[in-house]
Formats: sequence, C-alpha cells, structure tokens
Amino acid sequence: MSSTPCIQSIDAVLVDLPTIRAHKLAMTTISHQTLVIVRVTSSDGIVGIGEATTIGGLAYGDQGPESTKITIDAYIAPVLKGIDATNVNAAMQRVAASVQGNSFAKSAVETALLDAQGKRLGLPVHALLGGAFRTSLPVLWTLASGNVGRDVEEALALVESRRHRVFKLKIGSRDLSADIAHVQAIRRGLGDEVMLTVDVNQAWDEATAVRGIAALEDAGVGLVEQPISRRNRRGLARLAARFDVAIMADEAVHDAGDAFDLAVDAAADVYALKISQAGGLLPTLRAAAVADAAGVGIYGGTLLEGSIGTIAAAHAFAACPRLAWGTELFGPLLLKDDVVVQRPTYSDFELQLPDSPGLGVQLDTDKLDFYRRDRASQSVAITA
Ligand code: MUC
Ligand code: MG
Repeated sequence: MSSTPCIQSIDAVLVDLPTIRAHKLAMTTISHQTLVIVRVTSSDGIVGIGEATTIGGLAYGDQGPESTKITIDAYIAPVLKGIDATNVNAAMQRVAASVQGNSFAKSAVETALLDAQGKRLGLPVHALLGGAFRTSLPVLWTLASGNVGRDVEEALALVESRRHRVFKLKIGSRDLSADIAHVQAIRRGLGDEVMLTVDVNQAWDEATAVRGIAALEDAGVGLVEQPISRRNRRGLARLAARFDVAIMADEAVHDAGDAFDLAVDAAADVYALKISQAGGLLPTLRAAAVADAAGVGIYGGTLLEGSIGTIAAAHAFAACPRLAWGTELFGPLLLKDDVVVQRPTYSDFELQLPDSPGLGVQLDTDKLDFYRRDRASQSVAITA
C-alpha cells in the first residue's frame, strides 16, 4: 500500500518580466512585473506551481515580491515540510497558525498545493473546487498607455480581433478636468457601443469623487472602481447610494471579512476579488459566497499576474456561481514573455479555462532560469 505523499520542499523564485508597453496607474507607471514563482515538491515526485505578483513593488499594496519570497522561505516552507501534501485545507490552516497576514505568499503556496493535488488525482483545479460553472471567462483590457490616440487605436484593434470589447481606463493621477477630458476623448474615439469602466485606485477625496462620478455618468461610464481611499468605507457607501452607476470596491475588499463589513454598510455594488488579496483560491470562493449572500456583484480582479497566477484565478472565478461583471484576467497579455510552455488562450473576448490536470499550465524551466533575478549572482558563483 502506498503511503500518503508529504511535502518535501518549497522554493520561491523572483522573476522580472518586461511589459509590452508602459502601464500607467494613479500611483505608479510600470514597465515590468516581478513574479514570485513557487514550486512545492512532494515525496511522490509531483511538483505543484503557484504565483504571487503585485503591481509596482510596494507602490500598490503593502506586500512586495521580495517580502513574499522571504515569508515563504523563512516561515511557510518550514511549517509545511513533512506534512500531508494531499490535504490543502489542513496545510493552509497550519500556515495560518504561524503566519499572520501575508496573503500573497499564502495564495501562491495554496495554488501550488492545489495544482499538485489536481495532477495527483488527474483532475483540473476547478474540479477540486467543486466544478466549473463556465468553460471560459469574459476579459476586459485596460487602456493605460497614457496617450489617448494610442489608447483608441489599441482598443479598436482589440475589438476587431475579438479579443476584448470592454475597456477600463486608469484615472486619478491628473487633475479632475484632465481625467474627465481623457475619458470623454476615449468615448468619442470608441463610440457608444463599447463599455467603458474607470479605476481611480483610491486617488480622489470624497468631494472630488462626487464631482468626478457625476461627470463620468454623463460620459456614459458603466462602472467606477475604488474612487476613494480603501479606508473610507462610509464615504464609499455614500457614493454608492448617491449615484446610479455601479461602484466597485477593489483595494477595500480583500477577504470574506471585508466582503461582510462592506456589505453591512452597503458600501459597494460590486467587489473586485483577487486571489492574492484573499489569500488563495478557496478564500476567494468564501469572499464570493459572502458577496452572493449580500446581493453584491462579483468581478474577477487581477494584479497583473503572469500565466500561472492568471490561470489559478480563472479556476477560482469559473467556480463562482455568479460572475456578473466578468474579469480583467489579461495579465499575461501585458507581458512580453512568460515562464510557461504555453501561454493562456484568449478568443472570442474570453479566456479559455484549461481542462487538463492541475492548473493546466506547465512551467518552462529554461525561461525561469533565464528571467530569474538571481541569475547574475548564480553565474558569478559558478564561474568563481
Ligand atoms: C487594479 O487596481 O485594478 C488591474 C488591472 C489593471 O490594469 O491594474 C490592475 C489593478
Ligand atoms: Mg482596481
């Protein structure tokens, strides 16, 4: 009789990948993304993979790639070593008992455990989550080149090639009149048929948001994402009550607890859920269940992960009964290259959900070796 496989080792690698163009948000402009790629190896020889990625180092949130790697190396790997690799809930409970917060590290490790268990059982991750409600997910694209002409050209080409038909604009880095003029110019360039959303990334105070959202409604915007500070929940509730346009919480909602607190205050019409903010795929489903119970819509958010993190999120969002606002799982398309053998398939405005065992994404170890940040110091060590 074979014994239960146990976790043998966990490694976390920092990978720096260039983007196809500059991507401009309210708090920073990025030209590369740093991925933390995690491998969990078990005694049965199965290797599960996961990813944690954030935007702009520590400019977006309070967990950066370097600290995520250290958390995994120094605190998560030691508590998981030698334990049952097949019980993901028990493993993550063990992690929770000794690591507070650090949802990005937890999400990457939980993803790798689910990938490994799916490979072990011959089942896709969405089957481990209870089954998929859909085989593909609608995906919008963010127009954030910083140039109206380029944004319009980009969007028209993407509609033409049937890759995206909903577009999100990043505003909040300039004064209000410049931002509104930008949105109006894109609206004129794209016509009324295309759905536009905006993400303010917390940049406005409440008084600016009142003026800004009124103008955005006039410009025909269909959704306004995190207009004010994530801490100003009551302010968000006042805006949600005041305007017809849907208000989405993003930075304000990480996990099921936040989802509950926001729902108590009726602070948002929609939640952008992100696996790394929630602490994994299973915690994302728990937050989604709270949203469902409260009658709040769900949107599949991203922190611009590469293929591994994006597909992990896709499995979770495919297993949400309701996904009224679609997703923004376009991260791989913003990267010039990736560390997987085959990048995800986008067709007919949707991301196709893999159906092979585990995540259905294979790590390309040559590319991992090429893009890993410690490559330079490794070659010095070899030649020394
Ligand atoms: C965010 O705040 O939504 C998602 C898409 C994008 O362009 O930036 C992210 C982060
Ligand atoms: Mg956002």
